[in-house]
Amino acid sequence: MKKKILVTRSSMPDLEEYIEEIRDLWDSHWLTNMGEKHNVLERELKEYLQIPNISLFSNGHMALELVIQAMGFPEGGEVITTPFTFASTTHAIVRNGLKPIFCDISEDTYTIDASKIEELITDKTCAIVPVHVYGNVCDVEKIEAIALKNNLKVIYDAAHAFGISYKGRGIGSYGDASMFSFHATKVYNTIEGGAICFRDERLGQRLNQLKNFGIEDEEHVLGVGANAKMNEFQAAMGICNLRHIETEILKRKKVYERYLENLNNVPGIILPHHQCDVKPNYAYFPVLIDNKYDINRDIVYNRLAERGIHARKYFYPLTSTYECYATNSSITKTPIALSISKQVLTLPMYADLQLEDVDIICKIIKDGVAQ
Ligand code: T4K
Repeated sequence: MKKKILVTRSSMPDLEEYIEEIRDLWDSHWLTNMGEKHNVLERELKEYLQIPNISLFSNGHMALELVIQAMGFPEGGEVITTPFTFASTTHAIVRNGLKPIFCDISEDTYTIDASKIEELITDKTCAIVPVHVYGNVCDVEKIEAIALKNNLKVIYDAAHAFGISYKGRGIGSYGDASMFSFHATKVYNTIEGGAICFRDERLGQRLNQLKNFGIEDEEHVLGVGANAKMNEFQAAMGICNLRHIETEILKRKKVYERYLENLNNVPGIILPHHQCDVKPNYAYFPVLIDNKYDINRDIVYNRLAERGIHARKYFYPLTSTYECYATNSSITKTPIALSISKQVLTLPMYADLQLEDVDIICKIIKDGVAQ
């Protein structure tokens, strides 16, 4: 059978290590609802991520949706965000009764172009939801200054940014809140899972209620909550994976550097941009296939797929072009995002990807470009 290489592959601890971690659940019978492992993981993540406060969730999407709800924005409020992201970011805004206002992105980092935010602010704007897409850090300083000046909240979608620091500070400490995803496909996983890091402790109380049906205590329900708690099996996976995170990131670095060596100076291939002051996590390896050359992104995607290599077009199409948002947005206002979404290909990237496989992937790409 032809070897298949997928865009990513979950990092997992040794089976014995996980079994050891979950063994005591058979004594306690306490499987969810903020159990002991959940609390241990919260403490450990707070330290690792260098953040003041954290609340764990069943997945990243519910974390984002509920932190937006927790902010209590008025119905119909506007949220400035990026269309170059996974469906979750836009859905989390809209499912809160808010309107996404799509801002274009920067050509270098593919994150929201902070110089274009202010022109989109109206008297209905209540928040900015930028995304550290691929683990590229947004212009956090400029965004903070805009938010302060205009009295807006900033909630980062940091789904891709686990373990990243900027200017020596954990990335989750910027803005009013940040959401990390711990999905199986991420640098760090709890099978499914997510977290909100936040500045104001009062937000924590609200988040803890919202993820548990709005329950304050046995006789009081304070709000229209959901169920988005992280269970003990997820937390146990998180505890195990956190022990190995630095090794995993180092292995990813090697893969990342091998791609750079192979694809450097290949005409038509635009490589990820290096960011100063950032400790990266090597979450993704996105390249742009510049359509000035005879080859386009879809041809490269198909050539790789024919050889069992499944790259992905993250993030094509733009969320603003989804049918469900067709009447709610204007893609003509984000020409850079539109152009990048048509050129981008995220190549396989995970800690255990063999360097020889990276060479094979790059050869297919180079041969295609040379034709
Ligand atoms: N915001 C942003 C910017 C995001 O990217 C995401 C999620 C979210 C918010 C929401 O966070 P979560 O609620 O998911 O925590 C995947 C992931 O499901 C999704 O988490 C992720 N972003 C998105 C970028 O990628 P798909 O539909 O592409 O996944 P799928 O099932 O095609 O898997 C991709 C590859 O991953 C597979 O080919 C093989 C590998 N894989 C997958 C699974 C499910 C594994 O190795 N193990 C696995 O268990 O969305």
